[in-house]
Amino acid sequence: MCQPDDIYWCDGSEEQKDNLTSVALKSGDLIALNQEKLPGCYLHRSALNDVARTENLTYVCTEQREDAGPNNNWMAPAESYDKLAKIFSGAMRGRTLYVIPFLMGPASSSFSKVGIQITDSVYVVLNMRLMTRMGQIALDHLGDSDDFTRCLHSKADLDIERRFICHYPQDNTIWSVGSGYGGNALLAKKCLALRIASKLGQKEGWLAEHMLVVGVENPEGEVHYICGAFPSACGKTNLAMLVPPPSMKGWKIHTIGDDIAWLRVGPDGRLWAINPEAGFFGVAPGTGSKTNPNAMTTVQHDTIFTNVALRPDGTVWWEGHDDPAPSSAEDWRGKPWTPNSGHPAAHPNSRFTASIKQCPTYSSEWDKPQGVPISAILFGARRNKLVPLVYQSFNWQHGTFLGATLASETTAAATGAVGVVRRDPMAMLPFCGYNMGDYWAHWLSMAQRARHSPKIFRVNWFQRNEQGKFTWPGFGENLRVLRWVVERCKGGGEAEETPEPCATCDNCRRSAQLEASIPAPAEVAPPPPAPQPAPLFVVGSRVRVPRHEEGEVIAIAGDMVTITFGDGNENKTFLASYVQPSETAANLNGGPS
Ligand code: O2Y
Ligand code: MN
Repeated sequence: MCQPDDIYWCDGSEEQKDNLTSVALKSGDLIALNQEKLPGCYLHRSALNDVARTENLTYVCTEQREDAGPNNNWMAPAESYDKLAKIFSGAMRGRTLYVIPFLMGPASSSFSKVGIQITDSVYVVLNMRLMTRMGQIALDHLGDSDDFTRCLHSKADLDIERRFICHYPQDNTIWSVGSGYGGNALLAKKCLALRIASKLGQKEGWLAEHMLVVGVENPEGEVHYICGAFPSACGKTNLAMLVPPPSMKGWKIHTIGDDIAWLRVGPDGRLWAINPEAGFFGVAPGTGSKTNPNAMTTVQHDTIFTNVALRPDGTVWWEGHDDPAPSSAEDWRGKPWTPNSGHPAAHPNSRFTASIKQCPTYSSEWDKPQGVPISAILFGARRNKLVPLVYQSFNWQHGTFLGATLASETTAAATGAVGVVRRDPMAMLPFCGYNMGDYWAHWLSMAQRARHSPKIFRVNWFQRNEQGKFTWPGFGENLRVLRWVVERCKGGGEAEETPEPCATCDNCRRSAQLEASIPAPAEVAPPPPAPQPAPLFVVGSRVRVPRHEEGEVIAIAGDMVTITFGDGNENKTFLASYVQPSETAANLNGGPS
């Protein structure tokens, strides 16, 4: 179909990297940087119309539209294969077709998945070599099985009118055409490790999440692992590589991953996580020694920079870099630039690609087949007001609700209005490969699988005061919040249980008024149908509700449940999702991690 001139099998070796780098330098796909100052580093400039993931051109192709859900663009598989095959047809004439076998996750881990990507982009090959475990390791994992994700990619003519990123969950297949950039072209990342993997997770009983994974070590040497789901532009990479503040001597951070976590229930009933990736594809602007010194160290060698500015001495620069703006440079498009040019030198979505092993906080647990046990899950987003610095959910179901209602305010980095609240359930809106309602039901069902589920917290580093100033210092100081989270996981940590908002008290009325004063979101997907959990109790069941004694169900009406407590003198009505059967209540409230 693609009709390439040549076929090249990638083995991930140093030798091939050197050869392919020479090919890329010759073709102009890479520009050599100053090899004394930045050894092994190169610059790539993408096409001007191809600088970010394109959600509007991304599809989940299932037989039934409902299976893709209101959260995805949908096309029927037959229509989509047909449309894309026409674009792929002859697209690699005069080009080399690269075959990339890659493994997502540690060798000999039952967590790990194999993919094989076909591409006509040497830049994609070199990035995938940093972002995945490439070559024989993947073929060894596969053996004679055909259980791998089929990834077909071509830049074709980079025409945005002929650009499609299509996922076929029932065929374990991804076809992407017309883009050579990041999430559209490195198919291991968002396409496989999130969209396809989330559907596999639903089928196989695990979770593929848009989460960082970090180990927090206290001065006694005890390490707790925490996952954090945050929408893009909320500092996941910074949190994953955090530097402890001066007030927390003896504390250490261990980086497992900055973007994606695969979570499974271990034999001990806890959730265990791996990072399926092997590298970072981090945003350059805003990265500096004050915000993320570990990222700055990571990118001093063997790094591919994409769409950053080039200084006359062959080094790179971006807005937020440690060095002041250069008096002259080439901007991300290769055009002459000065501080008076009136536009940024680096593209706001410019990137660095580097191996996780180059990060000073790299955790040797990253490569452990069983992954790491997760004590806590954070859901975080950017909210000016209303959402406090940190609070804990009562149980897994309540935590799922906190994740499902996650919303973030847009920043100047994104197109469109600034400060608009966008709903982004579990930070997965662009990445959930199936119906969001089914995904929430799957999250709820994990409580039945995990006897000792992690505690779930909502965090917000971004509250501002009346003067518009951040009320929390953020960055390294966020470790103070992680310390409290770990204390809570160990059964300590000071906390006050507060009720859910009511309709009558002054505090809750004020919150409701504030919520109403926030401008209506510009682009909000219609809410998916509410998931229908299997009934956990019937009239007559003994049940528990957070902060109440055990009681007995005396009536069920829709999703409201009336319970009688004590001698039958006190009857109260609750939302069914707050009510747990008494025999599993302890488990659902989370056991020790
Ligand atoms: O624009 C792109 O293609 C990159 S998107 C990306 C890259 C690394 C980590 N996260 C993201 C994201 O959009 O969440
Ligand atoms: Mn991401």
